[in-house]
Amino acid sequence: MTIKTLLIASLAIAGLASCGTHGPEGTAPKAPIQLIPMPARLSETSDSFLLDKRTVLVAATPADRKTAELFNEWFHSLSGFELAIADSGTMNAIVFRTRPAGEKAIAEGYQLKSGKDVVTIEGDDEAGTFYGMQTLIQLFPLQSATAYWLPGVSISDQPRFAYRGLHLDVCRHFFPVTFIKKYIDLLAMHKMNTFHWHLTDDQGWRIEIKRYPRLMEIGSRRKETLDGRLEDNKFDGKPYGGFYTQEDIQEIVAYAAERHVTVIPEIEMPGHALAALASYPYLGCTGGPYAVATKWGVFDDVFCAGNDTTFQFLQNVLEEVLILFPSEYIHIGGDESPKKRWEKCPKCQARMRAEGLKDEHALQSYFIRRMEKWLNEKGRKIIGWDEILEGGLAPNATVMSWRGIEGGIAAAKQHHDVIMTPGNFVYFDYYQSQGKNEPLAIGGFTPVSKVYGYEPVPEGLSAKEASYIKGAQANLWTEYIGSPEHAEYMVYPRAVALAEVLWSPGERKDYDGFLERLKQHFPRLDKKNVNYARHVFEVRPTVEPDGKNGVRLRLDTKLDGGKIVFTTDSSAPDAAAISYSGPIPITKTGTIRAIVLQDAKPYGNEYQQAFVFHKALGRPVTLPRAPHQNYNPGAFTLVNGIEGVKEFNDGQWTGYSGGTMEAVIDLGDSTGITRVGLNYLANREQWIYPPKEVVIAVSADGKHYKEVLQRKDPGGYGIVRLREGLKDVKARYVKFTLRALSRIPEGAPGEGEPAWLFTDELIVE
Ligand code: TNX
Repeated sequence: MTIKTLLIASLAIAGLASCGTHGPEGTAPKAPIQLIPMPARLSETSDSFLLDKRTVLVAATPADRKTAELFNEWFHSLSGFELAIADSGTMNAIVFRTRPAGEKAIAEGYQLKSGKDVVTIEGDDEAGTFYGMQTLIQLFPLQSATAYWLPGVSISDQPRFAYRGLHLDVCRHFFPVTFIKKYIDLLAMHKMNTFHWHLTDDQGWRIEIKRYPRLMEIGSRRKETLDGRLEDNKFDGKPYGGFYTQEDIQEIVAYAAERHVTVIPEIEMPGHALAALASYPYLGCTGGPYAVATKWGVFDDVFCAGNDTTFQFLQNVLEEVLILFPSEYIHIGGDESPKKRWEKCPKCQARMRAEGLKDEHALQSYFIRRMEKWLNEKGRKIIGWDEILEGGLAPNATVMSWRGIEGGIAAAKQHHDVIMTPGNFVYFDYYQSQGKNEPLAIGGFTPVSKVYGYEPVPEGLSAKEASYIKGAQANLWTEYIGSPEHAEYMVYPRAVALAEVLWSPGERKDYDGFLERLKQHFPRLDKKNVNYARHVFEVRPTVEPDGKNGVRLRLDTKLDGGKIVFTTDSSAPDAAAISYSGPIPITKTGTIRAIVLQDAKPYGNEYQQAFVFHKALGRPVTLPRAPHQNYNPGAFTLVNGIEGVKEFNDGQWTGYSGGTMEAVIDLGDSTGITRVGLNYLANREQWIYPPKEVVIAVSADGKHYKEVLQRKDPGGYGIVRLREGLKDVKARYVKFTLRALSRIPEGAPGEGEPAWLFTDELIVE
């Protein structure tokens, strides 16, 4: 008998044996169907399946049995009891069955059917069966019971993208093995399949390499760590370190494999290498001394590309890495590698001459190609950050596009595989809320809605080119993230949104529907003790013109049964504060604070917003020249009473790159004006400069203007509030003209480029 006929025969016998033992059993809990990620095809049937203590898990192969065991583990944590696992059975059974290889299959696809007698999960491959099991888990209500009703469903599902990744930087901060496992478990729960493990960087070498013990003795430790923002330059004075032993790594890789997660290790080269250089100074161009970095950034000292010992070292390191990681892909970094040392290094210059390399970019390309060739010979492929495009792409490399989407487009056009990881959409070290209580983050603003709205396939690619976009990945760089709790807060629920982007068909995307399902999903994360962020159900503010002569603040929450309370006198809102019942008119300068209450208890973070009251609030503004597309939040933000933050990531700043900004406000009627002004931002490092000239003029008819303020080079740093008192002025129109600095001065960052001009509010009092 073949294995297949044997299987069919045993299924039939077991079916007869258990016939008739399955019947309804009082009331058992049943959950609404709220699946994340949304399956490709789902239909409900009128059947239900009653799971009780006699229900059997059926799995005939070792892989399916593993999946059944993982299900059982989860089920035990829910109900307190386990189900029997058998080779066969068709009544009162949950069958896990991977179709034999060779049958027509869609990678990672599965079908799940639940009926009166049996639940069947049929995977197109082993991963598919595992994903079917993950879907099954989501059909359960989250209560402990002795029996459960499962809804009748017919699901046919498969991922939209083959690569669905999440990254973790364990160099800037180290995370324990237990946390790494939890990270992987959560990934798999959301049908993600790749864990990109960033193991080496300037601030720490975190993987045990037996041949090079100084990597652990020296490279894995740093003297102290930056405390707070980079510009404050304060340090905590505490030695910091940690690394994973090879046993730890084997344990993690095996744990991931059981959950159909591939672990891709990243060994950074030629930059982000200070920890390695500190351990073995002969690997650098100058020979050191070097120290493991204690702050963040991009450092000039990188691996020497002229020295053959560097390549020998990296190959020896990778020899050990390849034994630990079966992944087809090895990430070799390649990002942010300054060329300064190479320009001055005799060995690097000699290498350039010998190899006929025209510049240091070509030398970087040589470096990566040489490592690629070696790895290809070992049967592996490389992935690198998009800088590996510079100076020519290595022949078989996959590109991770992080500095926007351009690198991804360029690589796809060259017919190279691409993983999209654009900063603005999937950097989970960015802020996710503009709330005042957020923990310090690197910058940016990437709320859940933005992640959910992300489309991985860039526009303008042909179908053939688009097929090189293998998927996307979110990155968690941990400069400002020192604990597992904080890491979870940054990743969840944004990773849930990304999981749906990568798994579900594009046309099934629906943000409101996603939020509805997320309500059921949060308790699932609670059960796994995940410290997820709750912003999506906190107070959602909208500041809008009131249609008459001012602005109003509308508040709402998506939290079921959530009640909003607020104060207007800067006091902390509590159950005794004013109940929100409709838009709040802004009638004075001050701060509004609000919070959602759930069962009279505060839910999530508070909302806090300062408003500047003035006469131009909510008035029509015309901007003859459109702002730069990246800083064009709409003319209303110039008169909404809200000042921007100095990080300029809050959508309050209107920006121009060079040239002149003109804005005309229509006050509606002839109005007495006692003061005019505006705010601008100055931040040389970010190429943002004060205007060269500010002119404010008033008019009764919008045609003939009279200047009331003219200021050349008003200067200043940070947020500058320019104001001018006026006497006996009455006007209907106020015109603001701001001329940007046309060229950034020599020696300053961005020298020779046009300066940015940023303003957040135009003020008429
Ligand atoms: C850039 S993304 C880096 C990292 C930083 C990150 C902070 C990339 C390839 N390099 O070294 O941690 O920005 O967001």
